[in-house]
Amino acid sequence: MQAKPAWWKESVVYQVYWRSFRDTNGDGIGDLPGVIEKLDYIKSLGVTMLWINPFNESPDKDNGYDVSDYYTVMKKAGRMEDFDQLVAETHARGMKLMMDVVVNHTSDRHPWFIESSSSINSPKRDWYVWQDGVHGGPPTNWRSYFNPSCWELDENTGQYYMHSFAIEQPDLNWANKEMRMEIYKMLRYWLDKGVDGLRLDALALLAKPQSYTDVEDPRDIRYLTHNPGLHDYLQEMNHEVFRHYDMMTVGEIAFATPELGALFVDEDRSELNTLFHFEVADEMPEWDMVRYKQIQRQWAEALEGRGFGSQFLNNHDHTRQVTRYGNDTEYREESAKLLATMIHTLPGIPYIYQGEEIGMTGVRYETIGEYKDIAMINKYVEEIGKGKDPAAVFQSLQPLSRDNSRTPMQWNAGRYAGFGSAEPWIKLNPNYERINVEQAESDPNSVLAFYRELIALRKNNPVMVYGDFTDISGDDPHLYVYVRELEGTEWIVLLNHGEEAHIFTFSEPICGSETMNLKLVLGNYESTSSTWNDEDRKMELRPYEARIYEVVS
Ligand code: TEU
Ligand code: CA
Repeated sequence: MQAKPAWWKESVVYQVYWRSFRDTNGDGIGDLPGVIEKLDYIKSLGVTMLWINPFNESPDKDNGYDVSDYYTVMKKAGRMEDFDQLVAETHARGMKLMMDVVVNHTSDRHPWFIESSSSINSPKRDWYVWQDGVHGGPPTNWRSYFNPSCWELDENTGQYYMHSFAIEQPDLNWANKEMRMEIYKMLRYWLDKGVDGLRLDALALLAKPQSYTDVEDPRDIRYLTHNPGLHDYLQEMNHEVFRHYDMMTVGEIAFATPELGALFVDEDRSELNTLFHFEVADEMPEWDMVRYKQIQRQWAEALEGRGFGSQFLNNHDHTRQVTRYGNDTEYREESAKLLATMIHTLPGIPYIYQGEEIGMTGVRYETIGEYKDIAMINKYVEEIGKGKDPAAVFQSLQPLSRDNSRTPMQWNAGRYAGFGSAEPWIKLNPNYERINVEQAESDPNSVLAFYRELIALRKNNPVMVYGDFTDISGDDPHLYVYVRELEGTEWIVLLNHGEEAHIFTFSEPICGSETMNLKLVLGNYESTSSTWNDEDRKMELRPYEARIYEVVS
């Protein structure tokens, strides 16, 4: 069954990690005026929506994901006038703006938490998750994402508070209705300012486990997620906020299986429009074609006729896709284009993370001191604390450090890569002299030029958005071949995720005719014949080759 048309399903989203995008005032930190300055560039890609990472006032222990005032713009990012201008100028260019909201937790410097922790009898005590300790220790053996325990003792009141992430990020208590209403009010405030979309952080964690008891294996933190009550909160949020706006919502849903995921985006359930699941980015450390295809098949099946998904391979939390899932040396350009082709032709909304469109790569700093990522640093301290060899721990944490994707955007080969006039808050990737926007603009075959073509295709070809999806490559470990079909238009996407050539054999004629006539829509190698007709129905794909064909009768 074909999905009902909606503008948000046709989106192509560009994620702007503003602090690493462009610094306009020379303090070494990107800012909202920097995003405004680059709006024409973003528009030139053809994307329809920007996702801006959190910019509310924050002590910045977790780069803005620890909010201390939901109603202000953090000084590093700029002023409220800059935000208003960003909304206006984004809209003036025909694009939409998605804000990233963090409602599972606040900063420990948020006035709500300061009040909550001031006394057991505080009227806001119940806005956070407080528990008594057990036998002189924490209430349970649960972990947090960033620490060995999710509990922190508050000396003042003698109880522990829960933090699913850093100690400085206490979890809000979603069982408290007054608190929830305050959050909905805050969401309406930003939507009334003209925000068109919300990316909702860490949503799977809102509802807490029903009983505070130890788990058998604390390392498997799934117990923090998908607890009873979660869907009631989302339906309430939809009722109080989302349904009153022409907007798009995307939930960050950790540990979503296709079955669980469908519950969030089922159009009959009035919760979210779409979601991010992490079966790839969090749970597939290296490229695994067979596994990836299985994930895509299962999600396509679970969401069919019910809801709409997303496609991404990296964001500000994950190593850059060309480094992690492609080949960032010999086949950097080919594999960057191949991964892009895949993300833009599989069912779901494609997300582009800044710099991906020029094939930016991950980074290897030399010392732990050069890294800023709290997740990595805490893990380093934890492992060393167990007596492990610091050099070995360091090396093991480098490949997946979140800083891999947080290095400054590479605009040109000049000083600081054109990021700003001062030394950036986080070290540049030294390859900026070679890989940068200016260089890509001058090369008609650049990764950047390819992204523009791919995004433009989507505007004119609804088959990419609404087409049915059929994988015809089974469990082939290198080749991914699938068909998208919409009202008589049939596309075949062929991808060779391998460093050698591989041959694909079509098992049956497509379109019922004995000889298949295919017309090339787009390919990532220069010399590809634009038509194809082969009685043997065999096609050879070069290393990291990607082709999109239209079936012509
Ligand atoms: O990430 C939350 C998250 O649940 C993780 O699955 C994430 O993929 C993990 O950090 C990968 O290492 C969100 C934000 O995207 C992240 O930047 C924040 O640190 C976190 O929430 C806390 O707000
Ligand atoms: Ca700045």
